[in-house]
Parts: sequence; structure tokens; C-alpha cells
Amino acid sequence: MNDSISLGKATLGLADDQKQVYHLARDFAIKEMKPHMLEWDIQEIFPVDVLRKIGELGFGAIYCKEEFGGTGLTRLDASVIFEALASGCSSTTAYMTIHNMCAWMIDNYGSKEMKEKYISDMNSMKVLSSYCLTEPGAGSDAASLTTTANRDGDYYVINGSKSFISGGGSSDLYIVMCRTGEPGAKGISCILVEGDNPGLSFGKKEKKISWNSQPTRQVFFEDCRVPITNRLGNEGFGFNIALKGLNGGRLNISSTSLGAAQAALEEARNHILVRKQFGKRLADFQYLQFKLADMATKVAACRLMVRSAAVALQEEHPNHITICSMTKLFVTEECQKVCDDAIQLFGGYGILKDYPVQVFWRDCRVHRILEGTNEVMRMLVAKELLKE
Ligand code: FAD
Ligand code: 2MC
Repeated sequence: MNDSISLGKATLGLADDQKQVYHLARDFAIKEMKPHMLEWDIQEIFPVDVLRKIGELGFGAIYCKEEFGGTGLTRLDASVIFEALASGCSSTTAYMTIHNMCAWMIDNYGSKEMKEKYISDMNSMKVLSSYCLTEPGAGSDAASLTTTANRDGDYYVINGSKSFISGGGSSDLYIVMCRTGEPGAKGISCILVEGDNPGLSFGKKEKKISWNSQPTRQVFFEDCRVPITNRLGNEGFGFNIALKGLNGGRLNISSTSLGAAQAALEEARNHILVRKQFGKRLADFQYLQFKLADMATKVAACRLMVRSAAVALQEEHPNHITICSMTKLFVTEECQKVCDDAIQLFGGYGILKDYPVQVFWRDCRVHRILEGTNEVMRMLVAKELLKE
């Protein structure tokens, strides 16, 4: 699989402008991300300078409307961009996907003032954002969250804590799901909190096995006062907004896994063409040829699924929630298997931190947990299947 063949496959069926955007993102990934990916992982560097360069391409608010400074592209375009960027660094791309999800939530549910204030700067990545749903006691059962936002005149006073927040402590904006009413999903509102708001603080940087090029921290709210005009959508509609955002998030994280698997496949292919054992290149053993063929087939199948889910989400197909959930379940699992096979083809070298395949494998592992675990994805798919 030389470059032209693999890129040909990745752009198969895309319109000309989508092919162009794929190549733009892929070239950026290869030139600006791939050479630094191992260093970012080992030294846990959050490459804000590179994020800003990605912003220059208009990739910070990809599927937000142009009216307020978004790029105005489709979910399919965004998926293609994330796939391409992830081949240069899956962890950094994953942060981009969360940031884009936040931008979309503001673009769709924020006030005109909010959009005027933030969307353009979010698109250029001048303003970075985080999504805050998970709490120490509310992970998969997200609707049980207990962070409160109580009304005090024209303000909400927020108290509580969020855990595992990607970008926590480094982002400028936090989109926070808070309890403003009754227990359960209907008592939750979605509130924007600026990073320098008094009453907002952050925990230590978590030590993780993956997603090392982005910080993860707890976020604490202690009598954190924000104007009620910072609310997105109606009071009590915050859980719906959060989950609508996550449908796209789940698609985007699948696209990121896909880019990682494509890159791992290319690395493995290049390795077995040069590594010799038993007097032959590894690529001359049929068992390894078949393994590579299986990996490439999985990547191609995942790509079809991701792109059809992107269209379903764009068109708000009646089953788009199930389709996005199935896609996240299947693609994140299969792509991690591809990365695992790539490590196997590298032999001992696959375990060394000098080679990128282990980073892709570690990054893909966490995609089976976050943005809704794959068990939650099964719950969502089964719920739809068993509807009477
Ligand atoms: P739990 O909910 O405790 O689940 C533990 C296990 O039990 C899982 O396997 C789960 O699938 C299973 N399980 C739970 N309930 C059921 C059930 N009913 N049936 C079957 N199995 C079940 N959250 C954010 O809000 N914002 C972020 O930016 C963010 N970034 C993250 C970054 C990283 C690196 C990580 C690791 C997490 C991040 N998260 C973030 C949190 C993530 O979304 C949660 O970890 C995830 O939703 C699971 O919640 P939990 O960890 O509490 O696991
Ligand atoms: N899209 C749109 N709406 C959804 C939805 C989805 N994917 N899932 C649920 N909803 C709606 C649902 O339709 C209902 O609305 P309404 O009453 O108006 O019809 C409302 O949300 C409540 O839904 P349920 O009654 O199904 O709520 P329940 O509490 O039973 O469970 C569950 C919902 C388990 C599906 C949800 O809690 C969930 O997805 N949990 C996983 C949490 C998660 O994904 N966390 C990710 C954090 S972010 C992250 O990890 C990052 C890295 C950024």
C-alpha cells in the first residue's frame, strides 16, 4: 500500500472538494503532527501552537454555520478531516473533535451574543474549549449528575465537580452540564463557564496511558457565579443538548480511530517490506500477507460505516442515534484490533516507544471507554432494536 493507493482508498467516493480537504488535512498531519507525535506522547506536551495552525485551516468549528465564523462544512467533511489529522496524531485530533463538538453546541443552542463572541475565535483555535458532563459519581449514568446551578437573581451559582475533563485547566471555555431542577435527565441545564471565572479551579493533571498530548483534569466549581445568559438552550434541556452533541462526538471519535488504524496499517506494511527473518522479507510470508489484507479490509469496512453514519447524522435520519452508536461500537473496536495487529507485525519493535504503532494502539483503547462506553453504545442499539 504505497501512499497513492492508500490515499486513493481514503478518498474513494468523495466529491472533489472533499478530496481536496482530505489532502489538505493529510498533508498537514504528515508535515506538522507526525514528526512530533512521539515527543508529545512521551513528554505529555499539549501542542497549542499546532492547534492554532490547525485553526488557520478553519478546522476549529468545521460544522458550524458560516454566519458567525464557522466553516460551514458537513459532518462528512469533518469526519474526513479528523480521519486525516489522526494519522498524524490521534490524541491531538481527539481534542480537536471535542472542541468542535463544543463549538457546535454553542452554534446550535447558544444566544446570538454567544455565537458572535466565540464561534470565530473557536474556529481559529484562539479560544479552546472543554465539555464537562462526567462526574466522580456519574459516568455512564450521566443523568444522575449532581453539580448544581442555583438561581440567584440574574446569575447561576454553580457548585460541584467534574472528572476526566479533556483540556481541563488549559481550555478557555467550559460547557458544563448542571442540575437546575428535578432529579434525572429533565432537571439538567447546559451552561457556559469562562476559564477565568472566579470559583472555577482544576485538579492535578491525570497520568494516563493514552491521550497524552492533551491534559485531563478534574474541574471544581465553588460558588462559581455566571450570568443566566450563559445558558445554552432552555432550562431543563441541557441533557438533550449534551447528548445531541455527543452523537457527533461519537462519530468524530470513530473517525479518529479510523485515521489511527490507517496510519498503523501503513506503518506495518512499510515495516514488513524491509524487515527480514529466515532469509526473507516478512512481507514474503503468506501468513503476514493475509494478516495485512485482513487489516486493510477492516479499515475499509470501518470507513464505509463512519461515512454512512456522517450522512445519517447530517440528514438527521430517524435512526441516526442508533447508527452513530453502532458506528462508535464497531469502529473503535475494529480499529484497535488493527493497531494491535500492527504491533504484532512489528514484533518487539512494536512495544518500543520509538515507533508510533503503540501510541495509536493506546489512543484507540480509550476510545472504547469515553464519549459513552461501548457497553452504553450496545444499550442504545438494543433499546432501538427492542422498541415495540
Ligand atoms: P463507569 O460508568 O463506572 O463504567 C465502568 C464499567 O461498567 C464500564 O465498562 C461500563 O461500560 C460498565 N457499565 C456501567 N453501567 C453499565 C450497565 N448499565 N450495563 C453494562 N455495563 C455498564 N467526560 C467528559 O464529560 N468530558 C471529557 O472531556 C472527558 N474526557 C475523557 C478523557 C479520558 C482520557 C477518559 C478516560 C475519560 C473522559 N471522560 C470525559 C469521561 C468518560 O466519558 C467516562 O469515563 C465514561 O463515560 C465512563 O464513565 P466511568 O469512567 O464513570 O465508568
Ligand atoms: N441523542 C439525543 N438524545 C438522546 C441521546 C442521544 N444519543 N441519548 C439519550 N437522549 C435523550 C433521550 O431521548 C431523552 O430525551 P427525551 O426525554 O426528551 O425523549 C433523554 O436524553 C434522556 O434519555 P434516557 O431516558 O435514555 O436517559 P437514561 O438516563 O436512561 O440514559 C444514557 C441515557 C445511558 C444513554 C446516557 O446517560 C449516556 O449516553 N451515557 C453515557 C455518558 C457519556 O456518553 N459520557 C461521555 C462524556 S464526554 C467524553 O467522554 C469526552 C471525551 C468528551
